[in-house]
Amino acid sequence: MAKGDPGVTTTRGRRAAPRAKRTAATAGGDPELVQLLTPAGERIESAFGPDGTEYRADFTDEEYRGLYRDLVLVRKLDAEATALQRQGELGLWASLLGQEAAQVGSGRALRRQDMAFPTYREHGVLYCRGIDPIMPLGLFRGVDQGGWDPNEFKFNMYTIVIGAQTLHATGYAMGVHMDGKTGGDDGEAVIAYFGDGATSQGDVNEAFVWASVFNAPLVFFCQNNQYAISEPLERQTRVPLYQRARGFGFPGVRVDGNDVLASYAVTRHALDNARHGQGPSLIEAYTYRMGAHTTSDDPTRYRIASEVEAWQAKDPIARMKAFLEKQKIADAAFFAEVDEQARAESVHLRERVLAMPDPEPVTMFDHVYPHGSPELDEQRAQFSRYLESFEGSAH
Ligand SMILES: Cc1ncc(C[n+]2csc(CCOP(=O)(O)OP(=O)(O)O)c2C)c(N)n1
Ligand SMILES: [Mg+2]
Repeated sequence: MAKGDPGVTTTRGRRAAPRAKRTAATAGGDPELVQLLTPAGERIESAFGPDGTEYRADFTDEEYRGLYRDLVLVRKLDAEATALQRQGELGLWASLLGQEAAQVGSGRALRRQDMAFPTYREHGVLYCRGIDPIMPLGLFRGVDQGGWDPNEFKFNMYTIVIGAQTLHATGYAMGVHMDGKTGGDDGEAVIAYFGDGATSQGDVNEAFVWASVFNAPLVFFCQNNQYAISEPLERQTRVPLYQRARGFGFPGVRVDGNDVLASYAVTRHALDNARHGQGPSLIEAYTYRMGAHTTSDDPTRYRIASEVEAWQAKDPIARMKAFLEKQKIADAAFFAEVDEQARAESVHLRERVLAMPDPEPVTMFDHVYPHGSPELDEQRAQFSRYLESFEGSAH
């Protein structure tokens, strides 16, 4: 997306240049789901959250096209990673298929100084943070432990332990607050990503308590993709997830996670509140995992095809494309050019993955602790002796 901050207006936010002529003049009436772009690609001028906050998002034409480009690129790169796994080039892959809008919308809402704590599925947010998309593939190929510097990109390492990163994010955000880095437009905010299943973890509930009572500048961003592997949402909760926030003492809002504009607007508002010292909030991005949990999973064992088809009709990219076409913001040449860029980038990604060197086995002991440990040194020595025992043998 283009540089700069697209205009987002909320009741407490700043006002952007209106583009009312391009919008359907209907305010979103459903406080259960903030939506600014319908599945048919109709633009909704504003929508209200459960606390009465009014959300709007106005972008330049270039910014709208930029968001579309992001969505297409992250989907294509994700599809390439899935194909690489199927061909034996990756050990595993956790696809983001269907969740592109939640990730690009929230990822683009982050300001440069904001810090993100991902799970293992946030390839779209990683892309928005400017990290080379090959990085997570090295991890899933088993040739490195995740190659980016979290401080340089303000994007922490992937975390596979469900919910653990919400505690890391809470501690980090408490530190930001204690260091006096909140309170102005240049303040730092933190975002923690997690799934619907993670809301049942103790870690996440503890994070909610700590963030709340210490007023941490933290946005809890829950991608409710309806499943925790094979467990459907009704096995996690009896109330809409965003309503849980109230019991912990901070606001919660549910956004249409397949709507990139609403995902952007709601996240930007929550981050700005956090950076101004107004504490944590919970965003439930209501979306759907279109693919398998990971490449090791077969979702046909536990969900029916008609459910998947119903969500295909709410596809995040199709609705953005319909909007751009209807409003004549983009033409056929633009869509063809984006497709070509996506194709070329995925070919490039594939070539680089296949060329990744296998690491020396003992390097798996590197970077476990910043300064090593005697136990680890002993394990490395043992493992080296074991490897040496094969030298000169046929195997
Ligand atoms: C502490 C812990 N328990 C169990 C697992 C196994 N596990 C991996 S993914 C997953 C489901 C997570 O579901 P959700 O939070 O909805 O995230 P999603 O995968 O849908 O994005 C589980 C139980 C784990 N990685 N960590
Ligand atoms: Mg889930």
